[in-house]
Amino acid sequence: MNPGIQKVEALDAGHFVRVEWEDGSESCYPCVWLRDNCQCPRCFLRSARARRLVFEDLDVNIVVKEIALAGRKKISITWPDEHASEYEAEWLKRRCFSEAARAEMREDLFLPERQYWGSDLQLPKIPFEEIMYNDESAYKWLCTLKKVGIVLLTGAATRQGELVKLGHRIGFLRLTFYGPTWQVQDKADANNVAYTTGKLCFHTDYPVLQHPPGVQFLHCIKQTAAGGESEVVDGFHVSNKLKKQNPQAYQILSSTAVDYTDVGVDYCDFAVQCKQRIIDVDSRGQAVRINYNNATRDTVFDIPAEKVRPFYAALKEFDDLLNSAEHKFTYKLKPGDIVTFDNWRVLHGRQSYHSGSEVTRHLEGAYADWDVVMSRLRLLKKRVLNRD
Ligand code: OGA
Ligand code: NM2
Ligand code: ZN
Ligand code: ZN
Repeated sequence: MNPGIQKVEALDAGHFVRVEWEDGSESCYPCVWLRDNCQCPRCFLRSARARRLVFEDLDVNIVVKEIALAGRKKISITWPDEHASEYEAEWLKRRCFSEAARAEMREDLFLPERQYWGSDLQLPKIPFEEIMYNDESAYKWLCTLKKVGIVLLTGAATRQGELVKLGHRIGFLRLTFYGPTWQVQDKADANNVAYTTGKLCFHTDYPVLQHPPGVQFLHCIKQTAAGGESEVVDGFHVSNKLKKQNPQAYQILSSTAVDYTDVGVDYCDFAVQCKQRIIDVDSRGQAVRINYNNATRDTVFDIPAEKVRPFYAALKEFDDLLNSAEHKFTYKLKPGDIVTFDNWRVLHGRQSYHSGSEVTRHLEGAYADWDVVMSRLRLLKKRVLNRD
């Protein structure tokens, strides 16, 4: 179990508290942070697990007045205004500021580990029934979705409505202008290229939204005999490859704001416009979201004329890498399959198929936000691993 506290002392003229643990390790806590995180009922609302203390009442230069160890499992601090705070050993340990402890907490909260893949992908599969009724399976599903970016759920009923059930399992689905769920099939006067029988080249869905849906579900209800195969590619893996192979192209795609447009009527009428970088990167230059749909990329392109050709050349490099045999994985959905994937990371496409008077292929689709999916994942983790 967690170690108790051996010794506490104030350091640096009372600006820090140093804790010596029974296992010989030590932690240092800044006093301003300790005062800010006082857990007493005046400073912290337990029912909301949220801070009541208002920032104006925090002295950012605060120092401890007195500090004491209460039975190895708790420390108490008295502040200059006589306010008293108590901190549990276990609570403190988890919030240690060391690089290692922070990395551990980061992993626990955000599961940042990623497994990159190419054409060698072993598509993870779990029965739909299992994730619906078994928490361990649901936990495994969401962990894999986060780590690998794609999981196939098998054996769902071959009728509409299964994704609404899946939405209830995680919390709720993301409503968009295409409705709470949407039907991918050949439609007359299609309001989206997805609703034709044409080939869809690698894309992420909905980059025209400021906050594109993080997770996508596609439930195969009916599959055509010839054509209609699915393709997926790991956009983060390919972005890393591009960065190595052509840093200039990576630089252009991760800095140029591309205009996207979507105008029409579906759930309601819409006229959506957005600027997105095709490779969105974090402060360290690592790809965190791909925003690429060639169909909704606007004719309007708000960059100086001389930058246009270099942009197309860069996009060509990226697109070629996405489509290389080494990187893409091809499969065909069967009725009852639900493919679930990270729409910020995995680009998907489909091969064309023949059109006719009858509907020969029908997928029902839906979106969820990563916030909702990660929230469910954390709750399942707590329940499965039986901790709090
Ligand atoms: C889409 C889409 C894939 C398919 O509707 O956005 O990518 O297989 N569909 O039809
Ligand atoms: N659909 C499938 O970005 C896009 O337009 C993706 C969205 C129509 C809901 C397609
Ligand atoms: Zn307090
Ligand atoms: Zn799509």
